Amino acid sequence: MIFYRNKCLHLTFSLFFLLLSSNVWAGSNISAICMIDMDMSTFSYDGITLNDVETGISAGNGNIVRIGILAHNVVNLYGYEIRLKYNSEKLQFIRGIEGDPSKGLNNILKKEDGAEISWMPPTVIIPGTVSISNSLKGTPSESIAPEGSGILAIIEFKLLSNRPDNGIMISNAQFVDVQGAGDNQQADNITHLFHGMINPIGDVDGNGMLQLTDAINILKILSNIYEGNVKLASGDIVNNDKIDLKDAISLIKHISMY
Ligand SMILES: [Ca+2]
Ligand SMILES: [Ca+2]
Ligand SMILES: [Ca+2]
Repeated sequence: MIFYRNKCLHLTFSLFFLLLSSNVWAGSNISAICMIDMDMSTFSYDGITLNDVETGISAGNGNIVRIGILAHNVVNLYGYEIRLKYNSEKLQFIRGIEGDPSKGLNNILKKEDGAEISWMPPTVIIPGTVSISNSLKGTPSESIAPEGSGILAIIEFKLLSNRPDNGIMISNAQFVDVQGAGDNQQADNITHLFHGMINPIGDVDGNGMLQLTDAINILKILSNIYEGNVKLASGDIVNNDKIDLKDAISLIKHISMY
């Protein structure tokens, strides 16, 4: 009798979980990654390694920053929708493009021969939120849907301030594979996300703050004893295309004022 009741309970639970799981979509892109590359001068997006993806860059008021929105580990990708969040008092959205073929930066959905896309130019939907959306044209087909890594979009922002804490976040990323495409579209909600940060010029160590250690690091660079990787833009405060003593002095003056 107990066995029978347990069996009934087991059946009820099984049915319950079956119903529950039928409402939860898990497509082939559940373990894909969506990330922001803050420095598009370093790339080889066909086989993305973490060395190609910088999560921070140094820039100052008035500069234009061009960032890459990238996908990694995708399977039979048919389309995607992404939302970026940023502080509209510190950044102004300029434009978004699907890729930049003149620089060898092609959209991931154009990886296979003959692939055509339905690219929607990214727009600001509310202040501080940009929406990106793209998909393959026509009937979903595995032969044309790409695998691996590539560019989802290239976005340009203009800096409106020199203030720190200037981040760009992927607030939502949904990838649709060939199976999930169609009238009842089913998307994978991407949870592996790399966000981006714009650091103030002078932030040599890239910790988001201008501190005396950054000035000391400039002096170390000049003495060839700095051990980290330094990009010119992060230390060239007095803008003359080199890191020199003027930059260290300017930074010390700036720090002593605040
Ligand atoms: Ca890069
Ligand atoms: Ca710093
Ligand atoms: Ca300089």
